[in-house]
Formats: sequence, C-alpha cells, structure tokens
Amino acid sequence: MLETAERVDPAFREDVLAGLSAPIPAVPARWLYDRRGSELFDEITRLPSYYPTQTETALLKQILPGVASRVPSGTAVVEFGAGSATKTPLLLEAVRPAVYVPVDISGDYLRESAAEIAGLFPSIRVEPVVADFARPFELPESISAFPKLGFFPGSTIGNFVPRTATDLLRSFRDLLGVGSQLLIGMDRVKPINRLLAAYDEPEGVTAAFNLNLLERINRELDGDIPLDAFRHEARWNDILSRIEMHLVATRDVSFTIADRRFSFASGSSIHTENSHKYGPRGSRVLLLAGGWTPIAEWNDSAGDFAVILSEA
Ligand code: AVJ
Repeated sequence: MLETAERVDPAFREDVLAGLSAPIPAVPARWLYDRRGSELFDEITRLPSYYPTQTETALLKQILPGVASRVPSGTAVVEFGAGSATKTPLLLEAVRPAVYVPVDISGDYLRESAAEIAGLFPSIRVEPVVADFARPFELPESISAFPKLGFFPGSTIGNFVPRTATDLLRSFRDLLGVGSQLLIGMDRVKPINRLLAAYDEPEGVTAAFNLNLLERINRELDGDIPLDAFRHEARWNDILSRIEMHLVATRDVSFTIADRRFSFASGSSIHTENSHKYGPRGSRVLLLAGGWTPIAEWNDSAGDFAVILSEA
C-alpha cells in the first residue's frame, strides 16, 4: 500500500478530489493515460471505427513530400509528445532534419521511443526532452541556431478547450520562435453517428479506457468506487463542437476516495475527456489566435481529418 502511495502524483489526488466535488464533476483527461490507459489508447487507434489514426497516417504518407519541400534544410524537428511508432518515422524520412527533439512527460516511454528512432535514423541527432509540453520548458541549447519545425499530430490539440488550446499554441510559438513552422493534425466535424461510433464502439475498448480511470483512482488513491455503478458514454456537444466522454452512474452510489465521501445520483456523470472537432475555418482561426499563420493545408478525400502547416 505504502509502496504505491509513495509513487502517486500529488496532482492526481488534488485533481480527483477537487474534480469530483465540483458542481459539474470532471477529472482532467491526462489522468486517463497511465500505463494501462496508454495501452488501451494504443488499442483504440487500431479499431476500425476509430478513423483519426488511420486517416492521418494515410494522409501523411501522401503529403509529406509536399511538406518537406516547404521546410528549410538543416531543420530541428520538435515533436510535442513522444511520437508514434508510425507517424514520426514517416515525417523524419521525408523531412530529413538535422536534429529530432521529442518532448514527453513520461521519461521511460520517451527514452524507449527515442532509442528506436535513433536506430532507424543514424544520421539524425536525437535529443529527447522530459517535460510536460503544456507547461513552460526549454529546448536544448544546441538547437538554438536551427530552423525549427514543431510536430503535433493526432488531433491532440482537440483535448484542450479553445482557450487553453490557444495558450498552448502561443507557448509553442514562444518556444520555437518567430519564423518557425508547425505541422499539426486536427480532426474535422463530421456526421454525428460517425463521431459517436469512433468513441463508443462495439468492441468496448473505449469504455474500458474510460473506466480504467476509476480503477486507477481505487488503486492509487485508496478508493472503493464500485466499477459496475458506472458506464461509459460518448456525447456530442454541438454548441461546443466536441465529443465528450462521461462516466454515468447506473444507480445511486456512494464511495470513499482518500477518506473523503462522494455520492452520485443515478444518471449523473463524471466528465473525463473532450475531443474538439474543427471545421476548415475554425481550425485556421484557432491557429491564427494562437499566433500561427496557416501556409498550407491538406485533407483526406472524405474531409475527415486535416493536416495544416503554419508559420510563426
Ligand atoms: C489522443 C486525445 C486525440 O480525442 O480522439 C480516443 C483520445 N479518447 N478515444 C481523441 C481518445 C477516446 C484521442 N486523442
């Protein structure tokens, strides 16, 4: 018990206790991604109904020569997130940067994937940075003179509400500097049935991903939440243009977390994740508000997903 308690991030405890006591109960989405959560998300990306990963990967294969032609030679690529095993090699293959700087909060995962990239691309210098990219951090001194290309795929920007998303984009601009570039993936608005199917599929992996948060709370914060008292729900919030994940109480339920008592009425929910979807104009306005001027944009033929190159 003590052994696990020692490793618990105090911010997790604070976020859960404050979040579940709020008028609209919610827990920040980043706590979904513990080891098990990251494995489940990986499984999600391989589901037939979860189109973003397949669509973006196919789109990148097509467009990367065009991207590379707009990127100066001798560039340093800075990826926000440790990088996916498939998308990152595609980018590096096309752009052939001098340096690759993956930035991730998880040191173990970062070192593993950085070593893999270094093995695949012996001519690219790999300089991983352990940091939460949503908080201030510094790039290695050694790349200060290089032209820079930020890479932020996967529609991860969609996890942030627009106010926070623009703050994040501005912090990327401050970090990379005027004249730098950003290649970002953004999921598009599309028919609601397809959006809902991507976040609530028959295989039940997204449900397990969402419910894993409760298991994590029970394990790390000494909770006794009965898992069968909550079910996964994906909702489309039209006015805010986003998919929301919720954990909905299937009956009146009370439980304890870290010696604090909580009660949820049947049908009430814990909001666990947002995934904002943008139309063509909206995505460009968001980038502009964040200090980035779009210079080229690519969409798959169905218009499901966009990759946009911008300049600071
Ligand atoms: C990794 C945040 C882009 O919002 O589509 C997938 C996470 N959540 N299924 C997304 C997620 C449920 C994903 N992002």
